[in-house]
Amino acid sequence: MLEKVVIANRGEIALRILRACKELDIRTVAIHSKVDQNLMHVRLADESVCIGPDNPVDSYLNVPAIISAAEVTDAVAIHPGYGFLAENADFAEQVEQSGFTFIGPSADVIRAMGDKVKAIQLMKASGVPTVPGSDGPLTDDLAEAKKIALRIGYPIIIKAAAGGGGRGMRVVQSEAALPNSLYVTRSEAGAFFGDDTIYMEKFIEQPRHVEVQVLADGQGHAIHLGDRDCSLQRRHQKVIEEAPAPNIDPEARERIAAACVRACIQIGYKGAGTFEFLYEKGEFYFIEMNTRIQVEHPVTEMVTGVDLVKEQLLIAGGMPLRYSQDDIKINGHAFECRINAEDPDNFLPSPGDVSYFHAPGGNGVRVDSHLYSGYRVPPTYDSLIAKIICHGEDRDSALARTRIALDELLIEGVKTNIPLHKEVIRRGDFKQAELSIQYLENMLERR
Ligand code: MV4
Repeated sequence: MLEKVVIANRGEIALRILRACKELDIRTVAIHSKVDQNLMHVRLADESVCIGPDNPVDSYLNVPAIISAAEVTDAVAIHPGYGFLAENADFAEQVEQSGFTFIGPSADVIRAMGDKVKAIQLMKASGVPTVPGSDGPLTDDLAEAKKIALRIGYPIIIKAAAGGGGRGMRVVQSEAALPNSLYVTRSEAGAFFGDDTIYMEKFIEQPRHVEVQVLADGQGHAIHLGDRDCSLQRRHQKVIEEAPAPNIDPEARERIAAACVRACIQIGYKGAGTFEFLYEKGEFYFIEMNTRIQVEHPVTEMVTGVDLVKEQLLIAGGMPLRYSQDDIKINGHAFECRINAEDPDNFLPSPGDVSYFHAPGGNGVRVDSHLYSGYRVPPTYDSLIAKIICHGEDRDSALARTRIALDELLIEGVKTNIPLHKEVIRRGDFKQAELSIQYLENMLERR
């Protein structure tokens, strides 16, 4: 088993990783920027190393500083969390070349999934349904692009192969707009990502965002842990997630989960991963794979009882998967509300001193947060300060517990999006699970 792990992240996920390490009797090294000296997990870790100034480029993205911290503390492995370097194949490669274990899949797999065209081709070859599209990169041949668009039918979407998470895409309604859209998307891709490879897909107009959680040991065993709906988002930032995804065709659900497991084996996947799909009219369409632990992983933990971060650590330590598919049963329903330090009216970050913090509690209520009274939310990083995760025997009871938890939650000193959560979860259409990726932005436009 791993003896000592460097936690290469901050905030709630660093604390989450620390807790899993402690459960497994793994010693911990917190690495942090200057302003993060007083983070909760830094206090609780066995050792801590300040690796640089506040600017993430100089600290949480500073590869030599992170690897040096692992060297001077005699750590054996590095957990990247999410964001920062979590899906950086070069980082994973350098970690391994320096003699440490990267807690995640191999650099090759991360690199393949980072190339969205490559990822789609691999998934297609494994029998995972994809969006009708160009089946590879678009060339500079305009006539060819027109032919593909005509075959799949407008509207279409042009995406950057190096993009993902909503960056570098453009919807095209008609052939008249195609030449300019191709040109602009390709130029932006080159400028943003240093790679001007683009591809085309049918534009799915009113989908839900449904994702499948997997675990694989890289030794030929893989399982899925069901699905999550993450449709509630604004500008590609998820706000509320739930597990399982409500109102999914049972047969489509079984098929898609089995296809994800097959794909994991096929590509030699190791660790925790997520297959992202668009779901519309009973059909799943693969769009991307995330090779990290995700922010919303707790809703899956609540309905399966599996500790995903613990499993990540065990797999990285070389253990074969402890679960078989039959061990995984979906029990009840769970919601996660992402609490951000932001102005509820204009969504601008609201850093500052948390003068008072009271966490909700009770049966089925979980709070993943690094907050404490007196903590200062720095202006430098992501505004996520807490995740309120509520489980119930069914969707309605999980939602009732979410409502009660949001009423109990008190955060003073910084503005938060708690009012937004309260507004969403009392709406009739949300209660009826009438979800789509446009839901939240439509709601905000109308109010
Ligand atoms: C799409 C799409 C519709 N059709 N692809 C946005 C983020 C990136 N992961 C892929 N995205 C989309 N790809 C096709 N063919 C709509 C989106 C999309 C979206 C997807 C998931 C969650 C929220 C979204 C918000 C806007 C657009």
